[in-house]
Amino acid sequence: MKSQFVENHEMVGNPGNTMNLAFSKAHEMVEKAEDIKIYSHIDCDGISAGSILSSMLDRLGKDHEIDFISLDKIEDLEACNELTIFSDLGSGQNLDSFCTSSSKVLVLDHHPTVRKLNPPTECEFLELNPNFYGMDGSYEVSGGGMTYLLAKTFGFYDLSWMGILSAVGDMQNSLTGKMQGLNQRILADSIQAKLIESINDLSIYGRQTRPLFVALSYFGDVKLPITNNKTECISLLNKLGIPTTNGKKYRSLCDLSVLEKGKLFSELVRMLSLEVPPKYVKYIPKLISGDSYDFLKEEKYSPLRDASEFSTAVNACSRHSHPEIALKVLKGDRALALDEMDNLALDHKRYLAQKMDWIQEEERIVPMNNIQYFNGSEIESNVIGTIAGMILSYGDWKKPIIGFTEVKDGEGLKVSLRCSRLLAYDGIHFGNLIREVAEKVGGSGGGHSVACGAYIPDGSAERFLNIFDESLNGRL
Ligand SMILES: [Mn+2]
Repeated sequence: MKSQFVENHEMVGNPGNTMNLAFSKAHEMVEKAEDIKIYSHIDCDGISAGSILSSMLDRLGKDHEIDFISLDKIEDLEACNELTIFSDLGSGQNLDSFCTSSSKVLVLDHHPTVRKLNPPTECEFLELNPNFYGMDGSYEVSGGGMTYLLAKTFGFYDLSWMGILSAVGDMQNSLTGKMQGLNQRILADSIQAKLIESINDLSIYGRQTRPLFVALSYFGDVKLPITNNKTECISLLNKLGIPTTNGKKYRSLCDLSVLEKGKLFSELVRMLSLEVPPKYVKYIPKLISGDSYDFLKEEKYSPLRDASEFSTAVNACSRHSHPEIALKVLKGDRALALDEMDNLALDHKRYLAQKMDWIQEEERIVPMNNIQYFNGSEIESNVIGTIAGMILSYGDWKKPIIGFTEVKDGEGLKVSLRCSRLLAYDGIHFGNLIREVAEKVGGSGGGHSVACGAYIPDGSAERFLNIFDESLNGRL
């Protein structure tokens, strides 16, 4: 126990000693500055990162402003403050215009960087990025994690829970079902501060807020008899002797005993083994179990209690262009802002349901040899990925699904891909593939192995789909 305690209070151990040094420099930059501007990415990771920084600066009594932006907006910005902090973005962008004699720049990002460590610059410029120190920014630390490590140099261990929310929002645990690398250290800090409980659980979304039979019906990585069939889910639970209600209230996954979870796990393994090709069988346990995180200060059954559900609520705010509401909730507002957040989540759900109907009315999913796609012309570009993820369980789970639509207030097409995690476990990184294919048609893209996207020029969808489909010949 003792050695664990010591380890948790080191900020980052080997190989991070030089990274520790960089965090001390960042600490100094913040300490000296009086007028600070934060630009953070407009997604769950970025909003959590911004919230950690803003909470930290409040406590330090530093004046600051915060804006949540998408990556393409950076080139239109100008330096107007003594210190500009970029979080969860900046590493992939040219920031020269922010570097003036009167303006300092601090970047806290985890995306691949376009610069070398300590490049010669016109101004005081510090970029903190795990990729400089031999760590993998996709799985070992998120943007919010990087901002937490800075807050930690001021002793604010209690902000650690937002570092875990960031990691979950950024899908950093998607390949192993666990926190790795620096994320694990951040988790240890929040467990020690009694803010989080880490629970090895069935990885079924909606642990706190969805009735279990509903949560099960959304199982979509493989098409099972229970997928999109609530009646089948109820009879499955009956068969296993797992009550669906507790008095008048429907039971959620969080209400199940360890024994009940064990029964359900075994049954899901059995059902999946019947359904998946032999090469995927070894991935089944990983597909249906993993670590979940409860925020202990939040009420049981609240959408903020489970990290994964909380990240959905934050995303609903950002997708409806109200990141400031999520920011208030993250910083502690549990009154007005939480109501607004609930309303946005409801609007979001309604919008998604309507678009799901629209796709299904006309059977808009078109199969190709290795992929399937839909033209989401009626769907806003910032939710095309969410819809692709939801519609996957209605198509052929063995093929990735690609949705495309026109970019809102801009030019070109937004393309989103989602696929069963089994495809990614088997070694295909669709984020890298979509980047390559997008570049071939004059666009750009990237992302995670199971969830990624691209922007491509108008009129290039057909070529994009053909190249993508061909590139998968013999690989699925
Ligand atoms: Mn991120």
